[in-house]
Amino acid sequence: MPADVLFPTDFRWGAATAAYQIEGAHAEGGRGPSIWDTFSHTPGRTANGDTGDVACDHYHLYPQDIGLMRDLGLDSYRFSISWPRIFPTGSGSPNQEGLDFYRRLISELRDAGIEPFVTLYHWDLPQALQDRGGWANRDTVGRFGEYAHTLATRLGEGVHNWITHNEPSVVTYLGHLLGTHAPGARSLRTAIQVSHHLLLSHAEGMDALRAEARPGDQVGITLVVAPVEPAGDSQADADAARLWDGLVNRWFLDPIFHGRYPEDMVEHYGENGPDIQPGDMERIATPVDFLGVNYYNRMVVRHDPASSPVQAALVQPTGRTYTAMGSEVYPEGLYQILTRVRDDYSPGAIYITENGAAYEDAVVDGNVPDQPRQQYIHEHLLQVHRAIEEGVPLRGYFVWSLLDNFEWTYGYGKRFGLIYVDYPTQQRIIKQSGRWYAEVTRENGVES
Ligand code: IFM
Repeated sequence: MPADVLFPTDFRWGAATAAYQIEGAHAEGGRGPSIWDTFSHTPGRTANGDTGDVACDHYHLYPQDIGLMRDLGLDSYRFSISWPRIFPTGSGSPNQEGLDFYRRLISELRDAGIEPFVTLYHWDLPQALQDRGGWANRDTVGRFGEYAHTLATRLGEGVHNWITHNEPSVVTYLGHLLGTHAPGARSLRTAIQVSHHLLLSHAEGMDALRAEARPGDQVGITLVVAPVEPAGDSQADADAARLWDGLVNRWFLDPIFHGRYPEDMVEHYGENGPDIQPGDMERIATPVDFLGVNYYNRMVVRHDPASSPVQAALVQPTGRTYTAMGSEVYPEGLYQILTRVRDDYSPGAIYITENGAAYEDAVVDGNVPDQPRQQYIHEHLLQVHRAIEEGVPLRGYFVWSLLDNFEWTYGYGKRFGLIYVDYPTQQRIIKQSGRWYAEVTRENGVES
């Protein structure tokens, strides 16, 4: 059936990846180690001891991967730059080989008619900066500014869409409170200070990028957001849901759009709150050109006095469908969070910079029949369209992910790609969902 739910003619269709998850070539081209090299090489940190050493070998296979993007009909591709490829020791002179890799990638994307959306920080801090305190050290904000300035001057000619950070909440909580992501810290005080420095570096990065911007260039930030609901009717569950919402959504949205941290959370954190210097909040609230929204699932929470830091725990509602990551499939949550972000924060433009699902894929007679993923994306696109119809300024949609890749602590066991990767041979197979997405991009719409 032809598509009957059509998107605006200038709507962008893309897919997303991140450097450490796909590039491999961890010790090539002058790249220095990142905190994820250190973390993944530490026994017990990732499933099977998997690392990003080789990943999808995209560093070498990128021309082939651009060909696959063309097969999918993508007009946009979101990827991240590996900071330690550009600054192997965190500071000093940039590494020309690293810059050359991205210049080639960007130029070949443009030749293929694919617009690059470039993320500066998708979690791979140079280890050398971690050795000096990492994001807990305010000095890292300045290093990020230098990095952004280098990218703007050396790569800016071919890049018109920049994203400073990907999901600073994950860096904050998984990286510095729970310790399940690099660098593996476990301190609320540190985590909250890190969140402030991440936001400040976003402002610093925007300034650096804008200083070199060409007319029409856009700079934004990507947050992972979710509607949060109480599991039951009790006041305790309602309070837990409000604090959880403060933790994952408002702690990042409020400073960027309103120039302040949410009062209830500041009160809740008490002496664990961030050290803020005069002028910080004004800088963090420098207007963005767009907000990147990553959406995977809603969050249902109950009061749990034993859970830190907000006495709330996630529950999995019964009778629902779940992905291989244990995420509830809840497409209407995307509509809910988009309309809420529009109402509460009024961003001028929004891109869905990630949305997708992991399933247990298998190759059957040379094909990968991943109907659940196709359905997941289809249902979410219908909600995106619903939001557009109601005036949410949505400009594009990026599937997570282009390729199966290194899913952080889950290693290679979780597959999110539109394209299957057979890791031992590095063979790529476009999945059923990828072939279907090619129809979506061609028709600029989906069936109702
Ligand atoms: O793989 C990650 C990505 O790096 C950030 N957003 C969520 C994805 C799926 O878990």
